[in-house]
Amino acid sequence: MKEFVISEVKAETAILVGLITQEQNEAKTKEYLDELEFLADTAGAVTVKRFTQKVNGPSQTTYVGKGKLEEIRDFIKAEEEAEREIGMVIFDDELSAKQIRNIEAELKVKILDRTTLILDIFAMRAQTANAKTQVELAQYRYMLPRLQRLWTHLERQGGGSGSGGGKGSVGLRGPGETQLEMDRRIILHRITLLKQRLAEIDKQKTTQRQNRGRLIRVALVGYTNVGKSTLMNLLAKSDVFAENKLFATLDTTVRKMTIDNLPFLLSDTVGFIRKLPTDLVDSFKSTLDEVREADLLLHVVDISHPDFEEQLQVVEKTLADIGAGSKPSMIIFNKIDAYTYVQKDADDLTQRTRENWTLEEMEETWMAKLNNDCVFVSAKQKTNIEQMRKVLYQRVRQLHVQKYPYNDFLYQDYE
Ligand SMILES: Nc1nc2c(ncn2[C@@H]2O[C@H](COP(=O)(O)OP(=O)(O)OP(=O)(O)O)[C@@H](O)[C@H]2O)c(=O)[nH]1
Ligand SMILES: [Mg+2]
Repeated sequence: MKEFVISEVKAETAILVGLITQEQNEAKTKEYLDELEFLADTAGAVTVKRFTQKVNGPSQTTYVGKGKLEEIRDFIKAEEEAEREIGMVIFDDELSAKQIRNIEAELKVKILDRTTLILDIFAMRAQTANAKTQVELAQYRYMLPRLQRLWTHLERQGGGSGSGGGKGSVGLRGPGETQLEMDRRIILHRITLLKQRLAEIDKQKTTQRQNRGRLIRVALVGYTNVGKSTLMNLLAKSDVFAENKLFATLDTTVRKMTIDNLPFLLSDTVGFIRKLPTDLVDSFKSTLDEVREADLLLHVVDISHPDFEEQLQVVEKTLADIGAGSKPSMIIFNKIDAYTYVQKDADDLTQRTRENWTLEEMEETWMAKLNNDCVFVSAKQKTNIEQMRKVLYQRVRQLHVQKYPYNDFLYQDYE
């Protein structure tokens, strides 16, 4: 079971591997690998080289083609000869047990995929018992089918009696198989235990939430590293950990805050990412309940990121997946201070594209698209924060009056 344990990534070197396909062109693959490199960096690994390959789809046996795999192997060998050891090879998509096994046999270094890397970072970041339990459950869930496939694979090889034969693993029914079967049982048992523990935590959290009384609940959501925690700190005067790494926040923080004399609850929670492992989403149920039960979502977007439109879509899709897609929401475009665009020469008459838009044009476009239901701020430079507070006040007030029509005596107008 050793090779399946999510390994701790220290300051090691990494090679990244991604595919260029019909659905994912060269530019997209570059963006994905940029993000993968950021993930690797967050986990403490330094990327030294990238390999990409144009294919119709991933190879079922080795993800990349045979030739490409040899190219990677030769590179690793050359590096080793120059006394620069490669710590790991990270693949941008989820790998099957079979792929991991074949690739490992060829490259003879640690193999990770995007999912194991994300799980590794989550394990590193988890602080509370709740987060730790959720991450561990996600890791075992990810491990289990990979273990199972390895096991059935061995069984079939030994038996030679076709698929699903099951019984005929003569000569292979040795300690190897027993070990795997035992590992499988241990993991299953552990999963049951973790689920029980989470159910217990879940009950406590539900009670906690019920005790919060009749306050409107607002949740900050968004892609990872967009500035949710920074905004939370600014608005609720809290001191949530924020840094320029991915998944700085795993645990939900809830603060009671007031704008003028209107009280409500603001929560900061885990960020989303492309290709977020489904096991993780399932395991993080109790953390995501905060989002599911919110009355209003503040969707924070990093407008300075070259892929912010795709990030926005990924978040909306993830929200829909967890059953929070139709909630009242509002978009906060953050990091306007870091927004950049490509200026065109006066004599350049080619069509202007999105890269050439000024911040004002970007704002106008999105205001029109979202029916003015958005604000543009910089949490870092504290730009437009007062305007954001005003809009927030109006939205929360409106929701409160809707939800508790007889309880409107608490506040006057903001002005
Ligand atoms: N330039 C600029 N940077 C910002 C702004 N707001 C936040 N940041 C930086 O962006 C990085 C991420 O901020 P966080 O608040 O940790 O982001 P988050 O969305 O909570 O991220 P996770 O919890 O990791 O998902 C930090 O380095 C912040 O200093 C802003 O308005 N402008
Ligand atoms: Mg955060």
